[in-house]
Amino acid sequence: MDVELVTSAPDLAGRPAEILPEFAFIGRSNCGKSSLVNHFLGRVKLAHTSNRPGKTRLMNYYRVDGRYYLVDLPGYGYARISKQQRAGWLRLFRSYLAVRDRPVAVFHLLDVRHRPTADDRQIAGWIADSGHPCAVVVTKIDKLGTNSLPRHYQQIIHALALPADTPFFPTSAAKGKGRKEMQAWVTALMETAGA
Ligand SMILES: Nc1nc2c(ncn2[C@@H]2O[C@H](COP(=O)(O)OP(=O)(O)O)[C@@H](O)[C@H]2O)c(=O)[nH]1
Ligand SMILES: [Mg+2]
Repeated sequence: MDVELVTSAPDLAGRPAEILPEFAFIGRSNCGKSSLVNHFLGRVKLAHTSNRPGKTRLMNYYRVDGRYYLVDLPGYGYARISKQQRAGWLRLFRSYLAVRDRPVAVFHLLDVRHRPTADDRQIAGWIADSGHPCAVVVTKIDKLGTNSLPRHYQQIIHALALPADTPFFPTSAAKGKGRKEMQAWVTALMETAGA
């Protein structure tokens, strides 16, 4: 995989000039997004895994094999941000989904251990309303016993009111699980789009 960080954009105007299909990674802060981005791209430390989750507010555009962008969107739901920061983030994400001037698909990430929050449900609703293809990715599956995983999957699917045909990817960045399945979805969408 050939991966290049093209730009880190604070707003839509900062997106790269070259238009390619975009696969956006979005999730609550600390859900394991940076770890999964690194796992997906096969890089150890490209995306920053940090213990200062409030910090990154940029849309990071990684061009993959010159064919598409992985867009690492800022995480949401971090408790210690101001109302203005939260409002700014919501505006950015809604406008990212709404402008529809570029082909976009979304990976919505959730920590498999936790019940979806009000934020998670709101974001899932916006993604669904946007009409963009969306897959749900549950992270950190190594943290639970195999026996309890199906119950957690059902809880998440139920809480987000996901349509039955929503692609659902159990993953573990720590154990290297889920990458191939996610990449297969990317490839399938690219082929459908004729890209
Ligand atoms: N056990 C386990 N821990 C993980 C996994 N993915 C992320 N983590 C841990 O979860 C925390 C948050 O991860 P990070 O990737 O920074 O999350 P982000 O805030 O969503 O970008 C870190 O302590 C990671 O080491 C995983 O697949 N398994
Ligand atoms: Mg992160």
